[in-house]
Amino acid sequence: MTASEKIDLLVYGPMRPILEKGFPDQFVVHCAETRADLERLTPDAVANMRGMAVTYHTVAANRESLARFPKLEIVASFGVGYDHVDAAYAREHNIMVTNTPDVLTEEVADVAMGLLIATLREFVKADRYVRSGLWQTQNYPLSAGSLRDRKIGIVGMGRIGQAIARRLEASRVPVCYHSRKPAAGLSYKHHPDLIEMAKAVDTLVVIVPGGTATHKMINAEVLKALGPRGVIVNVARGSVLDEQALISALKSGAILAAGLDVFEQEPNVPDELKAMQNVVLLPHIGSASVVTRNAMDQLVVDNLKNWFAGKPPLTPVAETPIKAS
Ligand code: NAP
Ligand code: 8YV
Repeated sequence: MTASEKIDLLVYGPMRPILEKGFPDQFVVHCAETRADLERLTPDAVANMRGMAVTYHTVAANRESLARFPKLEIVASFGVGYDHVDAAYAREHNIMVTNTPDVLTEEVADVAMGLLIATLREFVKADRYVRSGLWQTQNYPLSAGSLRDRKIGIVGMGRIGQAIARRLEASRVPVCYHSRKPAAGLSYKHHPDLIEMAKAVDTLVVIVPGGTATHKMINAEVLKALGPRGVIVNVARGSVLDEQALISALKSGAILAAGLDVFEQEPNVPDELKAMQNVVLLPHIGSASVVTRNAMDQLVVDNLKNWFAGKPPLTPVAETPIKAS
């Protein structure tokens, strides 16, 4: 195979072993870890780039980045959420976009469940209590929160929302949910109105996609509707929750506690949240185990390999579906 027959691929974002070693010789793999690195690609590489793997959600595959590559055919994004990829631009320009659904569903649901229990039963605070030696003097106080007396509303009842619901059901906790349309085949009560659901429950677990449609949908009104026993767990995107409204609600006692895996300006977390004892803060680790991240990387590679072998990609996003032949 001559150099001109080879397929130029860009890994945009952090490089990892499965991406580095996963492509056969027919591919030339270029790397740009940051936006600034895009500027350092040679004009030849830019002109010939046919595929892009976007390997982290903080790398924006926006209009400006995609428009650089006139021969771009496919963007294979790492992660199920792809609010960092301009899928509308891709569709307009006949560029396929893929993501990595399903392979992370159970892992993220595990983290949501763990974060919920850690928040209600104060695991992080209790851990600090043991380490400080305070247990030597008195027992840890009873937690105000418990899974036992909770009614949980899941915001977003897709793949991960349903995996969270199954875990809650096994724990004998009543579940209902909010989404725009009822999900097929489920017996949990569907609330088309988020405020109504927030009034009917005391806990929200948020697992909708990011983007304009969900921007700050969890706002001061929703938090107020949840009430003073209210607990919020966000494993969706930081953009979905109004962080300032949350801080005010936690400070004033308008809600009880929060467990957060995602933030508005990652990796920056407001000092006010860091100072609070009634919040549990995780550094966006929903899918972050070796086994699950490897499966996600492999799906990125397989989507690109399929595409360039002339086969349909495995997991196209809704905006760029496989066209019927
Ligand atoms: P999914 O299967 O597409 O489910 C999305 C759910 O959200 C559906 O029930 C959908 O129902 C609902 N939804 C979408 N837009 C909505 C809106 N505007 N208002 C109300 N409900 C809306 O996606 P998934 O695989 O479960 O993943 C969900 C999201 O979780 C991802 O997009 C990502 O942002 C986040 N995530 C986070 C982590 C992490 O590490 N923390 C890991 C994985 C995923 P309707 O369309 O009927 O509204
Ligand atoms: C990843 C995620 O941490 O899949 C998603 O939507 O948020 C996580 O699994 C993230 O995509 C890393 O870029």
